[in-house]
Amino acid sequence: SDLQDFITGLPKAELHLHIEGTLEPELKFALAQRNGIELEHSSAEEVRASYDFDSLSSFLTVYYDSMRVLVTADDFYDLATAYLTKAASQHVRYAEIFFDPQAHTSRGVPFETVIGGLRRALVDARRDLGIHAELIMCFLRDFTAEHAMSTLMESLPYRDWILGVGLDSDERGNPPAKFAAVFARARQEGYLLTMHCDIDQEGTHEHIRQVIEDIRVDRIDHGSNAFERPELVAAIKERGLGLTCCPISNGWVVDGVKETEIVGLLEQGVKVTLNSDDPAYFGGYVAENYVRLAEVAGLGREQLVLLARNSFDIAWLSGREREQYL
Ligand code: ES4
Ligand code: ZN
Repeated sequence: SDLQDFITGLPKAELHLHIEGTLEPELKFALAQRNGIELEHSSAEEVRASYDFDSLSSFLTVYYDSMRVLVTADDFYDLATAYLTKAASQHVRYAEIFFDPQAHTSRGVPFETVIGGLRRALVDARRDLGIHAELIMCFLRDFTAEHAMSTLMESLPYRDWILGVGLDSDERGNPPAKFAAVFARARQEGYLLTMHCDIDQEGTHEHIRQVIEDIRVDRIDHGSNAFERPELVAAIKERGLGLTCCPISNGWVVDGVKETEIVGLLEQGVKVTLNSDDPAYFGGYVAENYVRLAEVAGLGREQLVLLARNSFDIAWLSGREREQYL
């Protein structure tokens, strides 16, 4: 459609994308075969049909189990190359890519294998596809703060390959404050900071307050529940914090696409962006996320352009490269 073509053609940045969440069933099968790993399903179609998430935990179980097929640096290279090829086809010019080192080191895959394969894919994609991408290391919030701290230390030899740190996985019972010391140390090391905030229940506003006031993040992943609290919206605007929202993902793991919150914040001048989170599991890359929100909220072209502009505005790019896109 015209809308789809318009959205696809817009130059965009993608700022909330878990590389492990881009593992399409076809690649999962190919990697399983290459590594001699047995899968419980017998075809990509069967795998896809089994995806029917109704909560974050039902998604995370499948997400972590699938990672068994990622073993060698080449596996991580192929995973990232497939994502970057798809993103470039949707006119993503710049991507900040989350990776979950603990999901791999905890099953015996070395940190160096993970980051080595990913980094090589980013370097090659910049040369071959003209897409610039960087890495953000996420800690798993359902692991201990000590485990996060030792992962932070393990990352330091690769400091130049990592823009910042994030916090993902199961938010329930794992507030931002649990990781205050880890994030303070990460900032000292020169990392930028972001955290996921999107539980769909009591506690969400307190988590958003903590990331703003106590952790003092540079960005918030999701964060759209701030819409319900004027004082949070005011703090977000005052600090110029961007939000990385993921409408299609929200439709699966929280209560709906959150169009009221996302568009409401956009209209109040918050720097909202649209992103795909885990496209292989939720069934939509970044362009499909723009299309979904445009359809459910009746967005016009002006708002779509603003969303795309915001994505470069809040990206962790140097001044010169940012200006080239704005
Ligand atoms: C995630 Cl949707 C979602 N929520 C929390 N953590 C995650 N890691 C990957 N996808
Ligand atoms: Zn996420």
